[in-house]
Amino acid sequence: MISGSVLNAICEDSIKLINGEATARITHQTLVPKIENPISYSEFFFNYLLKNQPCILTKWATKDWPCMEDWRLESRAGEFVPNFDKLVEIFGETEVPVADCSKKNFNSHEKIKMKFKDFVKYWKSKINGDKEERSFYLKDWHCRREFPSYNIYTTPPYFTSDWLNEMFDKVVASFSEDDYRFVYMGPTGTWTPFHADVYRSYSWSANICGRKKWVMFPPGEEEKLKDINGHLPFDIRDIISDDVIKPTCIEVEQGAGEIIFVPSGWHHQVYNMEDTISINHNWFNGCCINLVWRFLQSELRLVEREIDDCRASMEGEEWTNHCQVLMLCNTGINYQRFHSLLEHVIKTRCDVIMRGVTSQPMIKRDKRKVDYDVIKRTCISTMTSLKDCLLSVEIAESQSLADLCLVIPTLLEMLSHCDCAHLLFDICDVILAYTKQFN
Ligand SMILES: O=C(O)CCC(=O)C(=O)O
Ligand SMILES: [Fe+2]
Repeated sequence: MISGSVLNAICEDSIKLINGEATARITHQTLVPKIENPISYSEFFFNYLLKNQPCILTKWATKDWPCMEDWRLESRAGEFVPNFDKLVEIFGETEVPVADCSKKNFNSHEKIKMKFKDFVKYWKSKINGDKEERSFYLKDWHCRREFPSYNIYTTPPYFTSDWLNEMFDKVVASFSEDDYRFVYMGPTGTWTPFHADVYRSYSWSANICGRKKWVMFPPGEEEKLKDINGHLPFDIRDIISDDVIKPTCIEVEQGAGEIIFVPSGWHHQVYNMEDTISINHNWFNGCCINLVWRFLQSELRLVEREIDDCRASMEGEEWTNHCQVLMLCNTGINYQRFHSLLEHVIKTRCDVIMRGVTSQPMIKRDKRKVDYDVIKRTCISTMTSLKDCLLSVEIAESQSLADLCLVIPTLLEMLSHCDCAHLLFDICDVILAYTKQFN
């Protein structure tokens, strides 16, 4: 359920204060839909994932997470604050990645490593008003990977169809050294520079305690913020220009217990308005795979342009391979890895469909409260986007993928005529990554 007429309520304000500083020439739309009660997976799928629109799930979405008990305390004023003693007891000796928000290093903040207990010592001194030039922000910490037996939180069902982390969990060696599940902890005033998320993935970010301000730009609007050299700003607060073209952005505050959904390709800048702890995942699936693929193509074009002067001295295949190696260094992924990701996704899903066709017992329709038509549309939409992605010329290089590609129309055809409950469930259980929805 979406509160009020929030979707349409847009407030324009061309000069807005962000942390007390003027950001000119940006049009702010201040409201993002707030989802105040659980909605069905299909509602989320069609209204937010497929439409690539942001939203906020309110406190109900995190109320059962163990970290809500462990990591925060309620102050006398009824606000939630970090439970430093407990956190140090659990993580004190762990080395954590920390950014210094007062120092710029190329396109991000300078990063160091320190013991968790030292970070907390710094944080407490900051709260006590010690004058500090440094502005430490613990971020991009793979806490869950480092503490796998600690039950910290449960990924909400809307975000569990996650091809990116599935690759890490199941095929790690050939794909990625790390997962994309993080913890952030930062004092008031820490912030994250202007960016879009890795590979144009989605992100979701949950505040355990504290408050964040998000300034988000729909895809394409960031173009209007580029300087004459085509570079994006590091900090949008620096942009005071008289340009006629004003980008539109959405500004939203996220409170304790709330989860924000950041769509694919939306550039954003984020501020901690209070002492804040958050958990976030980057992920993608069939709803945005085309945007990921388009991004990878543009990354390759960049590499090709960078080393264009070497082109004449290389054989065709040598050139192609060289570009792919460089792309892997620059972007952290190349076509080969993307192929193996798609191959894994398609193979596992196809296996399920094939198994479903031949498997026997029918699950009784009413036993699990699921909307069959929605499931079917979900499967078809996922398969279709995969097919479109695979049918693009460059990716069809791989024979095994080309073969899979040929199978997809048949699968789609089968699905569109399919009325077998067990088959739909099987497919969905995989495509929706065994969401709690079906329990
Ligand atoms: O919380 C932050 O500081 C940044 C988080 C972010 O950029 C994201 O979740 O995509
Ligand atoms: Fe981000």
